[in-house]
Parts: sequence; C-alpha cells; structure tokens
Amino acid sequence: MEIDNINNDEYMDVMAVTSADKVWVIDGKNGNEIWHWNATNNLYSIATGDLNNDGQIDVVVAGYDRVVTALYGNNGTIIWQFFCNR
Ligand SMILES: [Ca+2]
Ligand SMILES: [Ca+2]
Repeated sequence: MEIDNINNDEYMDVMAVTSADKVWVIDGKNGNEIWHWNATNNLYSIATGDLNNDGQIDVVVAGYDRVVTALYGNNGTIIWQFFCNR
C-alpha cells in the first residue's frame, strides 16, 4: 500500500496491490477508482515516485515472479518492465 497524490488535486490517494494480482489506485477524496492494472506477476510490493520527471507521480510494483513494472500514474499503462532473472 502507498499513499500519494496521483491526480494532482488537493487530496492524497491510495495505491494498493491485492491478492487478485491487481494494482488499484483509489481517489483518497471519495474512494472512487482512478484506474486499475491487471498484473500477471503475484504482486507484493508497491511504491510511488515521478520516474520520468514529468511532474506526474508514477507507480512501481514488483512480484514474486521477479518482474518489476513501472506504470504511468495518470492512466496505469506500462512505462517499462524489468525482468530480474539473474
Ligand atoms: Ca489526489
Ligand atoms: Ca511521471
């Protein structure tokens, strides 16, 4: 779980991974879904930060199958994936 203001309003939002392998981004103001991403990699970790320095907070998740995925914070599409197979 992570807390950050992903839609640049005046309220913090919630980023969570669930056992159904989904990433959920929930508007902290009203509890509505902002977006979700259907993962494939048994997620257990999530963090936020502006990875590409565009002023928009992004989301990074990692899973038990050794894949790290970076997602655009505005819509949840994939920025990149890193496969930790070494
Ligand atoms: Ca917000
Ligand atoms: Ca960004």
